Amino acid sequence: PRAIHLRDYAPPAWLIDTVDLAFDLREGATLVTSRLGIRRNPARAGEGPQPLVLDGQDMELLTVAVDNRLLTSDDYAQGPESLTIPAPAGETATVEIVTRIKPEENTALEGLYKSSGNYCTQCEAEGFRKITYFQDRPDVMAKYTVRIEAERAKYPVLLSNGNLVDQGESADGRHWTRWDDPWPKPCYLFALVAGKLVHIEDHFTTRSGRDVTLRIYVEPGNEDKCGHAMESLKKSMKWDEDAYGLEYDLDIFNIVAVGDFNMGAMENKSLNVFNTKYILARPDTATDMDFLGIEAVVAHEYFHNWTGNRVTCRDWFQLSLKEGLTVFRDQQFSADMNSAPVKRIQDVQRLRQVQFAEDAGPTAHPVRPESYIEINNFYTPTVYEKGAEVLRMYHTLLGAAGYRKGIDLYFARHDGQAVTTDDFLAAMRDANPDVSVDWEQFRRWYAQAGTPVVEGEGRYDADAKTYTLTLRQTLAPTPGQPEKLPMLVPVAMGLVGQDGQDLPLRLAGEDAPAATERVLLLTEAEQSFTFTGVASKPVPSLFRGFSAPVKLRFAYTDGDLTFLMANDSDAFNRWEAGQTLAAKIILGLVADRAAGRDMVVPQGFVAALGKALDRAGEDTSFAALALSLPTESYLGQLMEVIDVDGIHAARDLVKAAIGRTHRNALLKAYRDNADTGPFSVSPEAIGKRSCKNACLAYLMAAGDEEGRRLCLEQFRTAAGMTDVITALMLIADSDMPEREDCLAAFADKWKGEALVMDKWFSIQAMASHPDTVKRVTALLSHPSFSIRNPNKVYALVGGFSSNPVCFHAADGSGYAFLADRVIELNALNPQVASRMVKAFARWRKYDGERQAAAKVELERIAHTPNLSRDVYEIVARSLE
Ligand code: HT7
Ligand code: ZN
Repeated sequence: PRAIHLRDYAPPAWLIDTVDLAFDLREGATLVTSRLGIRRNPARAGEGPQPLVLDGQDMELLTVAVDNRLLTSDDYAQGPESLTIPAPAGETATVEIVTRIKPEENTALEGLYKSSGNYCTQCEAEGFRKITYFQDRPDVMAKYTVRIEAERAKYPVLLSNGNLVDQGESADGRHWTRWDDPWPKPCYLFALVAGKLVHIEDHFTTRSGRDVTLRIYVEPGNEDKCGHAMESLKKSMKWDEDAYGLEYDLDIFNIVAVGDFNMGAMENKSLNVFNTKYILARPDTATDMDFLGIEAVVAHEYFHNWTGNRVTCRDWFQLSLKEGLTVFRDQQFSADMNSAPVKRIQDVQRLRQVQFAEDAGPTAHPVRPESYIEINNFYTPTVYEKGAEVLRMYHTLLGAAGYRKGIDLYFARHDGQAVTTDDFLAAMRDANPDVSVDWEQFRRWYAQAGTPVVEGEGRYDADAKTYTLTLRQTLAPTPGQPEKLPMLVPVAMGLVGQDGQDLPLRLAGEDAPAATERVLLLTEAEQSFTFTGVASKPVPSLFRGFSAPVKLRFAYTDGDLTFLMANDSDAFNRWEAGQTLAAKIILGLVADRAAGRDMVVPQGFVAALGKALDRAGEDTSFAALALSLPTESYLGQLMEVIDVDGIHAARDLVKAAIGRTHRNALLKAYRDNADTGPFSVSPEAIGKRSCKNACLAYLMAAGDEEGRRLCLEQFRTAAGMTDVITALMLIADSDMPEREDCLAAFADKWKGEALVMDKWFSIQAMASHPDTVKRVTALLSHPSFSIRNPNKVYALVGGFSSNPVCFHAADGSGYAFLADRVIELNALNPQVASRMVKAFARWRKYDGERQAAAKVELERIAHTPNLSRDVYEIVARSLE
């Protein structure tokens, strides 16, 4: 397969101004008629007549006409993935193409396909070329009209983008609708839905008085699970007006939820298509995390209306232009709707868990990649989550007002255009001429892959009353980037005095003390910052709020960390200090175990964690996070060679010690937070549940009899899914005799609810039990499982591949299981196969025996006949 390079970008020879599509949906074969109004691109004037080269895949070409003249097959050239039409004579032309496609046979869920008998589309990134021949690239923006015709009884609802402008009946029980979208858009935002669907409806009045009809379409029977998504949509519309001054631009906004979807959701203009996982929720079927996920994803897709749709990407290398920005916007929104520090901690946990891991492995790539084989492989944590961190750094460097000025200029300059991350940076820079930032250096965040490591130490001079902070940054080589330059790293920081109060910060050479918190700019490989007038030795609090996506290795003592856990005014850093200390303790135990020494949990650490419990009443959500230990996979990232069993054993030992030592306090906190009143997803109610369940987890880890009784009781009697599923997960992870009965009872109760059964699959896949591989293999034949449904695959196969112990079983059985699934999926759904195969990417981080077993499986996949581009790219990089 051939790589595509950013450096080869050239504007299209032809622009397409109008697209008139007609769909004749029929069982077995759908006819698509596409009439394109094309115009020579003035940007390529002077190059002489250029042919019109269109992309197309997996379809039958029936006719081609130019300016109403039918061409013969001698007139055009058809390649395996293209159609070349000789240069039309004039400046403009009309091209009409008729194709036949088979949505029923489309298992890749890209283009037009069927889900539960309904038609739907997924065109990002390059799915439109599976519907009709087209210049399938985001810098070709056109106005669309769409006519959809289908059998009325089976497909009473026929939807597309924009406004419904006409509808009627045809012969043979068929009907049709016509849609007109007045906003020019790239073809990846095209959407069509046809099926038997019901909807809930609401309205939103924009700040300029436009009445927008809001509808959420679902399969019959799910109407009672759409309320939270609708509330989230209205909150998002209001928030975007208030926070960004951005208003909705049509009279209608539709969402359709489908059960078969490769990703979370898709921002098609005025017709968002969602995975049911991010729409359907009722207190008894969905967890707090599900409710928060729905709020965030509904917001994210809505926010794309401006950041992605009105201003879109010039090419797919610019994907983070819309995704990084939109993730940052949805993070800001969720922070405003819920607890800001808790949201920040959760976002950083995810960044570390998945993005730092990516940055440290063979698939590491810059936020703006230089090349790709398959663009679907670049919807990554780096493009999304690290991209969002880049946006957050603009915000940190410019302040809220400066950031907003930059955003306003970006829209003033680029509304209706397809642009680049450089255009975005230029808007930020030009809107803030007084801010002294080296923007060329800042640009390295888009260009250089890898996570910078910042090391450092502080020196207090008691005589001079100065404190000198020295920081050094390094960035390790990543594939294709052996040499790196220093980054511009914003370090939000404070100095915490011995009384626990933040000290005024005055750098040498400054007149008056500045505030007690400031942002230092680390721009050199090594830099020192000397603060004056520091009365006594402080403890520095660095990267407050996680002000840059770096790994900090600061010379803190255990005492410093315990002090920050208790005193830092920055909630993120209070949590961070606890995590750093916990990681240090657990990895120390792992080393003891490896050296044949007894593992003894330091009581000082157990006591420090108990303090978080004492403060549980003040902020329950934060207490739950402060109580949680770093995950096994994150701890693995901190080791040179990942000690799978050692990490598991040491972490379990620490959990048990905490559970035993603080038994009474845990039981008390559990009981204090047991009653959350009538169901609500308020931050307070969620906080109480998460605190209660964190306590329960420790009691279970200690094998406490009362804890086990409470857990069983919670599983059997709780009304909400958060409590039921947490209890079931703890039971499934235990050796309790009730384990099998509980799992069976749950499946029996929920067998009719696909999304709930996904939880059941993933709990079993993630359990650290010796029988997990066998059980997961057996579950492939469970009636509720289907390898064709991405949610099921993510739950069972994805759940298993994130199991830190069983996936990495020393005998290689976990690796063999995954390879079999990847090979099976490769033929059905390459995007999902490729997501699954990524679990192998860090195979070189494990011991020799595991490396050998993983390599065998990667090579077996590599030799699979008809390997998709998607899987090939990841496997080839992993084996390089
Ligand atoms: N922009 C959307 C990306 C997406 C997608 C990409 C590739 C294949 C399938 C897909 N479904 C959705 C989602 C988003 O980030 O908002
Ligand atoms: Zn997005």
